[in-house]
Amino acid sequence: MSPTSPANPGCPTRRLTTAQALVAFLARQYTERDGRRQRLISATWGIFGHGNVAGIGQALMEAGGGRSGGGGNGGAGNGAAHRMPYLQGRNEQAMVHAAVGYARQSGRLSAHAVTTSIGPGATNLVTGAALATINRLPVLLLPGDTFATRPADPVLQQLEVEYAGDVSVNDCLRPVSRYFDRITRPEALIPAALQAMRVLADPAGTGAVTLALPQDVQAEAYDWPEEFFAERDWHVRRPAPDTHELEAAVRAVRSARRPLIVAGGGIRHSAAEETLAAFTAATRIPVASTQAGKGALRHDHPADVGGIGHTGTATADELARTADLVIGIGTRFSDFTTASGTLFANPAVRVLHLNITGFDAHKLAALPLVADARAGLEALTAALAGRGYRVDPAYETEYTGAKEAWEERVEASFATPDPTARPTQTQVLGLLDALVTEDDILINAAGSLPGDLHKLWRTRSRDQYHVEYGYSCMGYEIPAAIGVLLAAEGRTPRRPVWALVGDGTYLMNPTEIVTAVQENLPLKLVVLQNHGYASIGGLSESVGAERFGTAYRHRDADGGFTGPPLPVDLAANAASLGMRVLRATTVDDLRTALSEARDAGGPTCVYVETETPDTVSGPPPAQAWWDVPVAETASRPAAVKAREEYDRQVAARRRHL
Ligand SMILES: Cc1ncc(C[n+]2csc(CCOP(=O)(O)OP(=O)(O)O)c2C)c(N)n1
Ligand SMILES: [Mg+2]
Repeated sequence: MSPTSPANPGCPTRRLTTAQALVAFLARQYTERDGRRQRLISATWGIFGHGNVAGIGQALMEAGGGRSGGGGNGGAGNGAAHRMPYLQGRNEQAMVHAAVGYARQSGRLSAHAVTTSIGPGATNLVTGAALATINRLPVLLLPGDTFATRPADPVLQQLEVEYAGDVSVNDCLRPVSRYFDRITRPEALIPAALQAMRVLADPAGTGAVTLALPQDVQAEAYDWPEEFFAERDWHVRRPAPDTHELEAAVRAVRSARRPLIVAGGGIRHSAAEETLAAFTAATRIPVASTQAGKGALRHDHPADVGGIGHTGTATADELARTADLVIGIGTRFSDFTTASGTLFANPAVRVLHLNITGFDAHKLAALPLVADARAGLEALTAALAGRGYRVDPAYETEYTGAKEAWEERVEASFATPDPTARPTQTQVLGLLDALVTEDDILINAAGSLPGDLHKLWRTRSRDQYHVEYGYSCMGYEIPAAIGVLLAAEGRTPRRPVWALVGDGTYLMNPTEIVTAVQENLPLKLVVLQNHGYASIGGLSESVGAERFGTAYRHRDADGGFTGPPLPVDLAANAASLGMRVLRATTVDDLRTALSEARDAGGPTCVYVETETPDTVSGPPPAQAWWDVPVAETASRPAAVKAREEYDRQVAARRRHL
């Protein structure tokens, strides 16, 4: 007679450690949406130390091996389908970024797990977890935790909290996780693992999910009910709108004379791009996009008016100022989008918001339309169809003309009158623009590039524009590109994936170059050297802080940082980590280097020192405000003047009620 499980009397069992059971369980979870089925957790990243080496580490060793699951037996006696591939990272935060890149490229239908040791390995996850959660992208975090049985406190790397014996540093992950549990007994894994999958596959609730795993429990054996290891499908739902909310939305659209759509990342997550195109074809409502929503329509779609907000186009921002109905779709309405509450300036403006979360749908006192973006747009299109709504042709002519005028400004920024000169940053983008096709994917997150890209980039396909601007986290780009490459693997021809980074961002987190080299992934890294935090330097100047602390320079005689630039060679650094590096000095060099990098089969870095624009055009300036509070009292005139301007802007802000 086979033993029966204490968790489920009568059910046949498998005796495994908690870690082995977790890995075997994860290898058998699937998501399904629109008839497509895929592994929910397709691989596990890990850096081992005490806290996971003998638990999850041993279980992963049994369960998988190679990148696509070669070797091992699936961890619980089953075949290749249930292997758990292992990916080796260099830095825990970066492993989460890679997992996030993977999840975004996978349409949130597939995700990675990340396992760490206890203490610093675990707390290194916090930034990555916040980034995942803010962007609503699924990642499963498996930090090791201190002993549940506490035979010898403190263990190495255990921070003791004198007033609370049940707190560990992993509690830092609670506020940045959409679900958190600590598995202090083996059988507690059963409900926790199921809840974790529910949250990861929930389109309204997904983000970082943390299962903290005390290291003694990981290695402890238990008689698991066999049913725990059955394949399980998690349907990713598309909630349809409520009829009352839909009727109100239809009335709002029908009475609008100057409607404007604000397309957010929810369109991408819902794969609603074609539905949006059909909606605009019927109504001719113009579409502006947030950073996460750029690509909702192709740049040359007649209704696409480009980025909106502080980093937006003049076209979109002017339409936003005069709109009588702002139709948000899947956006968080962040301060960059609303110009810190100053952009939707028409006194008669109303906001309608189609969003899968009630939380976002109610922002700006909007008329909520709580639904999946695709399902909501389909319902709205159908409900409007019989009633023949379409914007006035004069409105269409107005935004089409404004779009053409903006296009001329893009052209001017991209122009390279002197091919022997050092390129400006916008010229670097222009050269890329001339090179790429709809296959290429561009990744960026922080510095001055997100603003330039949002204003200028001509997005050619739904997933080309990958700018992480929820957390705008320096150091996201390189690991995220690895995740994107892993998600796009198997596609022929291979998709060119570009990580665009400033020098500051490079220095923050170049470590996963080694991972790209190890996996021979054809990462294309473009490093733009301008000797410091140019974006923050510009911001600092505008708020009267005089670029303090933003340049990478030697100290001067007074102790400030105005000496010569530092003798740092980032190209040599990338080469030392194993990349092929192409150095470009002039516009012509750069054109050749980018083209060579695009064709390269292995990880390749293009390194270029950029010129600060003076004789040639830079990017167009901001078309809308961003609230960064300025010192109310200061001794230097620059700050006093900046505060006067600040007060003027604040006076224009409105609360939407
Ligand atoms: C992890 C992190 N720390 C700090 C910041 C604040 N920040 C935003 S942009 C920036 C400077 C980026 O420098 P670089 O990559 O060289 O780009 P540049 O501004 O020169 O274009 C800083 C410090 C951030 N976004 N992320
Ligand atoms: Mg820089």
